[in-house]
Amino acid sequence: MKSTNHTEIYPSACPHDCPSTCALEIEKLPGNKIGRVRGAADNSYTAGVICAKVARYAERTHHPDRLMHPLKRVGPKGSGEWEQISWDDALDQVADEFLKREAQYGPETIWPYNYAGTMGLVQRDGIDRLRHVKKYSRQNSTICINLAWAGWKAGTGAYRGADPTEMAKSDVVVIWGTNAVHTQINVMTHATRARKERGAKIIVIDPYKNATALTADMHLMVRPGTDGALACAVMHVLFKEDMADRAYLEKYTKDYRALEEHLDTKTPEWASEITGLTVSEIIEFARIVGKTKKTFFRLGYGFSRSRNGAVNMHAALSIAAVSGAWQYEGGGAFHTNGQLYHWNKELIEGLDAVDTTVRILDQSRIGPVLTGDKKDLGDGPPVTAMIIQSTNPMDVAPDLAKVHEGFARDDLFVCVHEQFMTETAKMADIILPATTFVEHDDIYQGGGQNHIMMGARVIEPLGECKSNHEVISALAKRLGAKHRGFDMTSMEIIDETLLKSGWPDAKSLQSTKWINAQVPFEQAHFLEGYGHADGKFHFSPDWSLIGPDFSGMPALPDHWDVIKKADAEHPYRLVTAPARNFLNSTFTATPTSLKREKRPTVMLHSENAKTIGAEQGDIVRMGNAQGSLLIHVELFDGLQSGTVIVEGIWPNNAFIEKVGINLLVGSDAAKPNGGAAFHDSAVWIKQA
Ligand SMILES: Nc1nc2c(c(=O)[nH]1)N[C@H]1C(S)=C(S)[C@@H](COP(=O)(O)OP(=O)(O)OC[C@H]3O[C@@H](n4cnc5c(=O)[nH]c(N)nc54)[C@H](O)[C@@H]3O)O[C@H]1N2
Ligand SMILES: Nc1nc2c(c(=O)[nH]1)N[C@H]1C(S)=C(S)[C@@H](COP(=O)(O)OP(=O)(O)OC[C@H]3O[C@@H](n4cnc5c(=O)[nH]c(N)nc54)[C@H](O)[C@@H]3O)O[C@H]1N2
Ligand code: SF4
Ligand SMILES: [Mo]
Repeated sequence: MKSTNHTEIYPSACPHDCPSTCALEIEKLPGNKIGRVRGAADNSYTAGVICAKVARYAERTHHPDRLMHPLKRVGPKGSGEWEQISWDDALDQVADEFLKREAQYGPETIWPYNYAGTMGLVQRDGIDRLRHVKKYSRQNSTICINLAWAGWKAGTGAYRGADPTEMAKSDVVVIWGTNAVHTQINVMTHATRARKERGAKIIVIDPYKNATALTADMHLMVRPGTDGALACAVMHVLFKEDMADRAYLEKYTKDYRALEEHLDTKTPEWASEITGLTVSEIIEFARIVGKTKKTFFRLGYGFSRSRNGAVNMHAALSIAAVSGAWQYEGGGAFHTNGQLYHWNKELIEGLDAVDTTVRILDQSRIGPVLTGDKKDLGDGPPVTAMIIQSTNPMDVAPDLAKVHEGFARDDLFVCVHEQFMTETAKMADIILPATTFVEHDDIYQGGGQNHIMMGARVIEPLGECKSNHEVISALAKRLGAKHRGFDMTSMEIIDETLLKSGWPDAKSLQSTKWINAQVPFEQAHFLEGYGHADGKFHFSPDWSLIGPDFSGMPALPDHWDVIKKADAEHPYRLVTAPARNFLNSTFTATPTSLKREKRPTVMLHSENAKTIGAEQGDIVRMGNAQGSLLIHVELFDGLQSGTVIVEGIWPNNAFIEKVGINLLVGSDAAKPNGGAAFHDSAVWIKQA
């Protein structure tokens, strides 16, 4: 803690599901309040910069609509009629319902449903300890990372990469399929340093001229789901024009000769047809990448959210191995540091209690699961009870019609632990009020950077709010679930987890604020070998090692033609990109965010608008086989004709007919290991 005149400053970390995981400094004001939130200037990745929505976090923590007390539903489901009850009553009732249903159907009928509303390891993942001890249904958490991580692992065999601060030492930074200005502002801090200090070029690959593309020296405006074709053509040029690093390929990669032969027909002309880019754009990009060894590929999540997303990630990643960029500081590629931290999560997640015979439900398939799809339920019982923490599926899951139908089931008992009255909370039987990150203890790890960070409690919990760990432990007692983790405080769990994972203890971390967990350059750049058993980069991945559903996946980088293509009936390809002032479904209740985002719109090329007969501000109807919705038009020529963008996961209620954009997004599980194709839908649009 640092003290200035009247305020105290506490170090912390941003808990939100954002690759930046910023190191924060939080003002504590008199009266158990927080004030300004700033980025820590002395953290090498945060470098004093955070996004506007978290800088005004006081607006969220002290929002008048924060849930403050346990509530019990007294009217019909979704009616909004609640009665305030005590914590003991609320927890007793949840436990009674769970035990009753367990007795009737067995424990798999209970589905603890969680995601990453907080990224703190203890508060986010402690629910798994209850799940495993009780043998409740397990969960494949597919909604975000599966496709991207599959593609990355297929190539490198590990979840790490070049240090992202090295972008500042690059001559070219390729920002591929991530709208960093919206979703992880710190990428821009380091990329623009390279431009200022060494005249580096920033190249953005994205279907629309988003806020990041506006800052770029070159923008490749691809059609959604076609990055595999672009990557192949780039590698084709590298081989043909002698810009492939054959010494590197020989030493560090597997199957490069097969790749070279395979790429023979993957010409810029071929890719131009598929991507909608011009042949000269593709060749120019390839030559820049081929001649600039210090090219840093910052590969995002966005371009993996298509049915061929894993293949596209692997294809883009393969470029750095063909050019040999990995050998240079400021060169190589980065997507995530998921594996850097060698956590021992036994205590947090109750891994000592896992029973691998218990069924696994797919998080993204919550609609089909709750409406009783036999394929999803397997041999197990229907889901008749849930506890939901840190996610808002009524807004964010795909195939919303089914999700809404499922939550409306009268025989489904739902407990939602939340900070706000989200649309999921509105469908609950019991609502429990949750602390925000400044009101509880946790530790965090950078996904898009390389620090472990402490985020200790700054203020006392507001109202009657309790942390996820407290709720899970209190429920465990009532459910007869035994595990030592339920008898420990969050800080005790943090301390033991740090030590068992080979890091300094909680007290030390509190004093140093963070640990830089980066591995040495040679390891980060895979110069001591890649993560696969043979130590090589794999151009021909064994997809079966990554997920069970690998049949039909291409053997080498390619354009894998399994996306929802435009056709006569559905002429437009829809991308549901992130809004700057929201973070998924979070911040959709804070006044400044709402004022800035205004309302849901479909960004439409003026040529397409003319065909439809729509003008700026008109309401159009947009739909596909899953349903249709009304939405306002925003004319925007920064995209290819035929691509349309809807920014932001707005709550259903913000839409004219009260169903959100994911009504149009499919919940079919993408290969090889599940995942929702949020940016891969074909739609029709007509006058309303
Ligand atoms: N159309 C479209 N849909 C998408 C996406 C897209 O790009 N387009 N992206 C997808 C992706 S990548 C993701 S990750 C999902 C995310 O979607 P969600 O899982 O809904 O993610 P968040 O909005 O980050 O967090 C959910 C909730 O967690 C709550 N929360 C935060 N901290 C805590 C806590 O400590 N305890 C408890 N109990 N609750 C807490 C917040 O109040 C918030 O309501 O959305 C997916 N849906
Ligand atoms: N402000 C804000 N920040 C966020 C979030 C948010 O909703 N709002 N969400 C958070 C979460 S949970 C996550 S996982 C991260 C995700 O952050 P990102 O890695 O940025 O991924 P996305 O948000 O899915 O999409 C980013 C970009 O991908 C583009 N894109 C879509 N399809 C394609 C394609 O086929 N090819 C290419 N090249 N580009 C494509 C979209 O147009 C969009 O500009 O951001 C986090 N940060
Ligand atoms: S940029 Fe991301 S990690 Fe940083 S403060 Fe904003 S939401 Fe949090
Ligand atoms: Mo995500």
